[in-house]
Amino acid sequence: MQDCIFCRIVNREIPADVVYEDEHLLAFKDINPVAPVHLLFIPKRHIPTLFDLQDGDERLLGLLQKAAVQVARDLGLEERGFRLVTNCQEDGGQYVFHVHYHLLAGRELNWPPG
Ligand code: DGP
Repeated sequence: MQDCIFCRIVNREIPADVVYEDEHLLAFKDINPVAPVHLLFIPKRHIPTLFDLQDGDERLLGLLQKAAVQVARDLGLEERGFRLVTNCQEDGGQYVFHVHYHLLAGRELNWPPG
């Protein structure tokens, strides 16, 4: 989608610090990190919110979680762990309307979130 910032990152129209890529997924550093490790995992296909998932996207989300775990392992996070979260719509705190999962790590994270 032309006016989607994450689609533009996928298409390399704007730069990002990419940490993982495969056929279906891209992961890059968040521009505004709230933890020492703050990555975003996105499907390359434009999916605005979780409500727009289609039949068959279960595999895509499973692959996304596996990719996040692989990157976390590669970053040495296995001992201390990480958080993988997604925000949906306004009350969920979603500002970019292209499905993305935040991988947060490197400090003790509070629960519940604000
Ligand atoms: P959310 O609130 O879940 O929609 O989070 C969107 C995140 O996207 C937010 O943490 C900042 C990040 N972000 C927004 N624009 C850009 C960008 O152009 N580049 C990168 N790397 N991250 C971005």
